[in-house]
Amino acid sequence: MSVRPGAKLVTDFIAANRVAVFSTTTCPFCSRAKGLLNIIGVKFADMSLDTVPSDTVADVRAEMKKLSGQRTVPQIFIDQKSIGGYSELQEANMTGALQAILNRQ
Ligand SMILES: N[C@@H](CCC(=O)N[C@@H](CS)C(=O)NCC(=O)O)C(=O)O
Repeated sequence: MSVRPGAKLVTDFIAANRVAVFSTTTCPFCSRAKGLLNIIGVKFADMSLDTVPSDTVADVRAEMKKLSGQRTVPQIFIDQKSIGGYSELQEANMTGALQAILNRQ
């Protein structure tokens, strides 16, 4: 079976970027997540789903759901592992789990 283009877009993006964020431009939780990453000085790559071709975006969303179990945005991946969305990012930042993950090498 051939790899679906949307699935490859997701897996290539999270493989190429240690901290990878999937977002949409109008999503308040996405702005909060990216704002938090900026405030704490974490560099990240952002893929806005608004820039994904319309015939591919359903595939992208399906792949994100497969990898994270979530269908909402934002979705944050670190080292190709799902961290969750904004709530989970904020929680991980408060507990120190985020820093522990980022300090890992
Ligand atoms: N608990 C999630 C909430 C994210 C959320 O509700 N995102 C909205 C956009 S801002 C969404 O994806 N809504 C579409 C849906 O629920 O299917 C988080 O903290 O990231």
